Amino acid sequence: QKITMLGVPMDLGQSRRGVDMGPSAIRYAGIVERLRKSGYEIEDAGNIEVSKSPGVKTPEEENLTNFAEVRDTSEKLAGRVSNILSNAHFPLILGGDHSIAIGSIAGASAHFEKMGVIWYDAHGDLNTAETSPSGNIHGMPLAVSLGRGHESLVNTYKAGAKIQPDQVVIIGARDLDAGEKSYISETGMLVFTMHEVDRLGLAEVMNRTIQHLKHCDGVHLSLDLDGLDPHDAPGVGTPVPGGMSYRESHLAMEILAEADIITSAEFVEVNPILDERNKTAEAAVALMGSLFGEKLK
Ligand code: DIR
Ligand code: MN
Ligand code: MN
Ligand code: MN
Repeated sequence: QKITMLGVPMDLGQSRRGVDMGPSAIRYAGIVERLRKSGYEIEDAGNIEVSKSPGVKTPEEENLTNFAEVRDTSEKLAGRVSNILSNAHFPLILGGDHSIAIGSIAGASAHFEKMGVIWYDAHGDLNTAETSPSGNIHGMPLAVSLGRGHESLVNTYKAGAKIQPDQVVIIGARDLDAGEKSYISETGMLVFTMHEVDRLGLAEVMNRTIQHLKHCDGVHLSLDLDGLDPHDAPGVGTPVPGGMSYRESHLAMEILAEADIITSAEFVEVNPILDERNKTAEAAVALMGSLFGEKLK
């Protein structure tokens, strides 16, 4: 299968500048060469434009920072992701902050009856303007995809919710806000916090994840590099100690490759300004190698 790679230099979904350079850092770390070596045809479609919007902005009190820019970029990205899938290519999206998942999921889900989502992250990204402690939209994309939040975000590309709670698995959570915890317990959504990762081991967590998404006809992987421990991925805006290691994350990608269930993927929150010698982008590239079936022997 052919891969089409698309960068989204978005940094307006959170408050630390530099994550807009994530796509460049990932390219510099050699993603194209790496996947070609594994025998893939990969085309680099470049970056989509993220611009300051001339549109009407929501007032500050609505707690949605850079709302208009995030909404416009989501709409644009959704269209591009959908086109990539229409051409029967695999969309590989490079972030940018996690707000871009609103667009990726909207575009990808249009191609499936029931698309699963694996959310590999220290956070739940299940906030709405009402529950968000920060007003940063990168803490909201999973909620938006589930149909919760500002209606112009929810209605990206197609009206309404793109996925239901039983189509989601969160892995690696260790910093959930109060509103996110209530939503998780109300819906019974499957969440493997670091407690479960430690107890079960990541291999078992991945097996249960795959089992849980068996009723889905496609699966989008949304991997926030802050899901990894900050020792292994220091170049992120909101690091949380006690995360999954580089090796555990590789195992997770290898198990997904074996199961052959992933139909689109994004790697987000790589911030080269906060990084140590591009370590986080290099980790992202190595994980993509494993996700696409690179073999150790
Ligand atoms: C926090 C941070 N829960 C917020 N979220 C992050 O602002 O809503 N998500 N960093 O990955
Ligand atoms: Mn083609
Ligand atoms: Mn995130
Ligand atoms: Mn996160």
